[in-house]
Amino acid sequence: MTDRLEPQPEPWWKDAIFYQIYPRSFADSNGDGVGDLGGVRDKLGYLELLGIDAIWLSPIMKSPMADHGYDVSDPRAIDPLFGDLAVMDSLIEEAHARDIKVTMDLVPNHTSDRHPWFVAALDSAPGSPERARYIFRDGKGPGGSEPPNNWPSIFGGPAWTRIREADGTPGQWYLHIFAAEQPDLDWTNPEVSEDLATTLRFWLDRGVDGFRIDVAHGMAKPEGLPNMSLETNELMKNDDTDPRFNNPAVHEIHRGIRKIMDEYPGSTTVGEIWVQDNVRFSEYIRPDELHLGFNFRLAEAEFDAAAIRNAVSNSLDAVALVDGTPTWTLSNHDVVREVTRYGGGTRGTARARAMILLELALPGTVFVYNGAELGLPNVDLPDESLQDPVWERSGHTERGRDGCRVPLPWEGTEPPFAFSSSPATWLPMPTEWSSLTVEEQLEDVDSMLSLYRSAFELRALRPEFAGTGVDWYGSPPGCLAFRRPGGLICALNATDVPIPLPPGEVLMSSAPLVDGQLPADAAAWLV
Ligand code: ISL
Repeated sequence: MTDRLEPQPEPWWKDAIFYQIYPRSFADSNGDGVGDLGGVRDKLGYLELLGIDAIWLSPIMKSPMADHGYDVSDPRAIDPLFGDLAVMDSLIEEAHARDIKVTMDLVPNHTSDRHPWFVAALDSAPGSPERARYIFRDGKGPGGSEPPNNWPSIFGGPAWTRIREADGTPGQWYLHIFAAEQPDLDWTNPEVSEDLATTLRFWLDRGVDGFRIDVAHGMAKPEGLPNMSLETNELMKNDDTDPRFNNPAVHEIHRGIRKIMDEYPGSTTVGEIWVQDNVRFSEYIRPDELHLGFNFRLAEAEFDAAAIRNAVSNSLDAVALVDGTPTWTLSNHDVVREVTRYGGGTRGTARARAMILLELALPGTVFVYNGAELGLPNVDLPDESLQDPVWERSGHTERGRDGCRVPLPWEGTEPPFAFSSSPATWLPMPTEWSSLTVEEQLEDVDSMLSLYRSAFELRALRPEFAGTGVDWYGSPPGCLAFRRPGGLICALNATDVPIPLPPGEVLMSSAPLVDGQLPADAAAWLV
């Protein structure tokens, strides 16, 4: 026996690489043109080869799919489109056998309008306990014909829908910050948090390692539901004065979630937090709240040295306020893919290669969206293929997010590239993707996939990646360079001409050096 305090190992998630799987688009095992959990299980070998630490599954719970799973009608069941509990259990077991953690999306802000609670609310009277789980209000104006306030839905149109009462007369209104099929829950009702606790334990007991929490800055609504300024209501554009989000009572909800997570050592949560102010952002990852919070500044930054440096510094500063772990992400299922954002074509690809090296050089947790490792661009889909509710709700003015959700090309020369045995994939796949398949890229040492694999491996093995924080180096205008405490140096060239590298041995670069210099739109690691 010794009473010496042994140093505790750092939790696994503090420097993990999470791989986000959009299950509809990853791999289809039953030939219906939609990806599923069987497909994920079949591809675990690929994920092991890629070298990721954890997967995050976008929602797989029972859902009428009005928002592709972000409208949950039973949070403790798998949607039949994706499989069943048995396949989920075996996926967890087989992933763990390969040392891959499994995390899943959780949607606590709202349910589906087909959730038994909402169905019961519609069948019950105003003021009933059934209605009290959601945010029902009487309308304003003559006969209550106007919505209770002026809030718009994030997806376009009003955030309120009027229902018909059981006797057929026009009745109360309910709040939905997203689609009308996604009624917001009333988080002041204890039944709501009790049910979430049951859901958390349900999945944690099955071996799930954690959750990505959807709209983690939502849930709590301000007293009296005051009107808002209508100047900014764009999807993914966040304004800290928006009363629909980031209300102080949300923190008590996160404390409740954390208490349950703490019953399961090693489990983790990452919240989707669109909050600009660093102090307000950091509040979400205080020691008794979320383990991690998504910081989207890098995904929002242009390919410009000053903008990138700003995004990095800002994200580091935000978590430093509470001694938290920084997180980095270049894309997800809601934003335009990075190759396209950075200009598309060869240039967009070169820049995306540079940015993944920059991201992986930073201290903290990294989130990679499926297909980024293949350098997939956004796809311009024809109108008739569009499925995102944003397209309909915006009156066909916003095309929505389908362009970044096209299924992954695995092998072969023609769509569906072995994603599915059916050519009728849920979104059409471009024929040009024949050069971007996993099969093609595994063979090619210069491919995006090979770059990801080598970079993941070096990040996991080399001691130079140790330490938190970064020291910025002086660098030519349009460039940036920083050093990790362990000794890794990362340099990025966002100018149009080659630049000299800082002294050191080049560990890897996103493009071949030109006469010993770092070419335009490239990054390098040195030790
Ligand atoms: O910026 C926002 C609010 O401040 C919004 O962008 C919002 O946080 C975001 O749209 C939420 O996205 C998530 O929840 C949606 C779902 O459609 C998205 O796919 C998901 O990532 C509704 O559940």
